[in-house]
Amino acid sequence: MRKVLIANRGEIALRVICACKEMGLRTVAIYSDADRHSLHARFADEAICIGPPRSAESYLNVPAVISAAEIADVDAIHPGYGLLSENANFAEVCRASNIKYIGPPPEVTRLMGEKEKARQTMKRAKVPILPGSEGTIQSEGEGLEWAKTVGYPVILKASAGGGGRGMRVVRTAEELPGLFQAAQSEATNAFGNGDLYMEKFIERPRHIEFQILADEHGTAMSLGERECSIQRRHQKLIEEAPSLQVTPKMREEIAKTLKRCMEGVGYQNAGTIEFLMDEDGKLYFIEMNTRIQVEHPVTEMITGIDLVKAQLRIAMGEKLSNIVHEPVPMRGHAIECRVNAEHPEKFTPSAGKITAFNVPGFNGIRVDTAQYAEGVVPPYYDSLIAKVIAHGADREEAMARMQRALEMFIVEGIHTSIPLHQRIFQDEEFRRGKFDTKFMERFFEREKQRKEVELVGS
Ligand code: MV4
Repeated sequence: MRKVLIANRGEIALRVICACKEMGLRTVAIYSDADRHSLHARFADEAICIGPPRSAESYLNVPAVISAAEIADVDAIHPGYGLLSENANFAEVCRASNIKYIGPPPEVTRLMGEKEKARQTMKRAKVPILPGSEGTIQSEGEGLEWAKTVGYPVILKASAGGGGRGMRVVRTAEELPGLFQAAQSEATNAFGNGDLYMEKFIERPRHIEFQILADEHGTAMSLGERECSIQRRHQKLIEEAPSLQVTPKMREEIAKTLKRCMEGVGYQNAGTIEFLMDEDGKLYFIEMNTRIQVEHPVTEMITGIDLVKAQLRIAMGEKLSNIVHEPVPMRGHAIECRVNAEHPEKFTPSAGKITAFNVPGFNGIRVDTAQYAEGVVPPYYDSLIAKVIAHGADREEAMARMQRALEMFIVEGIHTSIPLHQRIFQDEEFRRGKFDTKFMERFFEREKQRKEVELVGS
């Protein structure tokens, strides 16, 4: 492997370019007309324009991406996250074109993309799953039968789904038929596949995920977990590692099970296994992501392992035992804030020209970004413009460092989520570290109440 095409944009494209450069690999960027002046295009050894601004006509256009790869004569493609990163067909086209796809084999991506199949695969490997249906549910009647054995409340999920679409919480038998129909038609419209399955519904879960690496020689490994419960509308806002709720014993047990499971399914490269934690602290598998994730830096900060370089080395056929030396170190605590270009109240994307930009950088602070002063945030893509990652000896130190970094991060010309992050870091519940996926709803409620009290007082 000498030359890699990065099939992505923004901070992750730049992140992959950095890893390639460190390893002496040549890099090829692709960019849309809207990204002509972007840093990923500027810092790659070569850059090829692949089409108009809209993703469907550029970054998601498989023939255009493959043509660029062939013109530049690359050996491999790194998909980053989002875009084509979990598209098994794209990985198959790479294979057919004799280009190494830096990720798992398309068969495994396809298997994990069918959530119901992923669930049964995990069950067979003794990974704990929630009580629920075996296979997909074909009718309302079948749904009612499963719900009776599982016990209400239950949740209906789209097998082709993810990210919350095609999901319905069902609390009584009476409302099941209507919600079944609604979930089915939503899934058909969104994914062209109306298959549903059922799980016991957890009221206030925590979202905890485990980072996996697997080489091409049959060895897999877990690199510990990330706590990702601070999210709104299924968009994560803050992630941290390790999770305060996972004991060393649980971590070790899950690691053993996941290793066996990933080796069993022939997983390769980096992946993430998502779990829900119930109020008793028990973990249950829900989904697997077959890509590098936005929040991978918090794992890198505490383990000292460069996950993107690990992806490249795995794709070059290196053995995992050469890349990661066990036991995997877990040093201190890391927290990541996702800085989005968005309106502070409406949370709608805020595109435009950045007029001033100061990136904080000092002991224990890492900022992953592809933005700069005078740069433009186009309206066509994801609103993530930077990730601030704070590392400290413990959670307290990481929080203190994050607060300094947020205060010194200047972005003018567009709106960002930085002020929201600053308010979250002053919140008592957040600081205690005891929260679940409903945190943001409670947080906004507390803010509203406080505002009302202030109004009465004045
Ligand atoms: C659940 C659940 C409660 N019980 N499954 C939402 C997105 C999808 N990936 C899985 N999701 C959920 N599945 C059962 N059985 C609650 C959610 C959920 C959620 C999960 C993780 C992070 C944030 C969430 C916000 C709302 C609902």
